[in-house]
Amino acid sequence: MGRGLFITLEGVEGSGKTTQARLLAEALRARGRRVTVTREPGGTRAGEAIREIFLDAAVSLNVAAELLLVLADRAQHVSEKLKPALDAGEILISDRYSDSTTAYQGYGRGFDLALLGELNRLATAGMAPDLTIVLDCSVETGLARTRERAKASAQRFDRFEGEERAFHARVREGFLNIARGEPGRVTVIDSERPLALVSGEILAQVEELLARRCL
Ligand code: Z5A
Repeated sequence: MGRGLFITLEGVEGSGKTTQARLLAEALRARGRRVTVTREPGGTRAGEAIREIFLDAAVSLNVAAELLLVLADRAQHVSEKLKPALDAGEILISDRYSDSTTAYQGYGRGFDLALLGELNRLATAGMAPDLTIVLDCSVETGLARTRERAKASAQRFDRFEGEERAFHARVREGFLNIARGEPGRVTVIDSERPLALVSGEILAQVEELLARRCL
């Protein structure tokens, strides 16, 4: 079977990736498409175990350890889940992928971007998304949304939610820089707007790409 379509959703915390991944999958399934939704870190048994350590605010990780953990998660995710789904011709939606490493560990933590590019290539085995949607909102909006959600569900704070505002601002700028550098792959969508408007724009982008690829 031919290759499917690989879509990633990226953006700062609270920008709406998880919600939009679900809405996009529902809309595509309603049109008869086979869709897998997954996330990073996570998405495999090994990945979910890595996620526990990676997000635990009580676990101290230096920059290199943090980077290598998320890359280990990605390498397993690509071979165990992403590649098989794409080889089976599915539409694969991943809530975060390699651009998150560039934005968080590169722009956020200051890791060398060229070296990160090499390491990402190793972890992804060269597998790049066909379409990346960066959901863009202000740091304040994103954090307010996740705090509201945490209050409602008594969720604990993760390691990233405790970071200072400047860190999240660098991450946001990182995503916007990635989009400026790769306009053919990456589209920025303003996610400060109501959910239905945002999901409509994402679906339109995906349908346009499916038509262009004759899928
Ligand atoms: N990380 C990394 O450092 N390096 C890497 O390579 C990778 C990840 C892959 C994963 O945390 C952390 O790992 C992440 C980066 C780091 N940490 N940070 N920051 P996660 O998966 O637990 O969290 P997240 O990816 O940041 O997602 P999130 O906090 O769950 O946010 P979201 O998925 O973007 O948003 P949401 O859950 O869809 O929505 C949040 C709330 O806002 C929810 O109540 C929604 O109903 C509401 N919402 C969403 N959209 C709207 C609109 N348009 N209007 C109003 N309300 C909305």
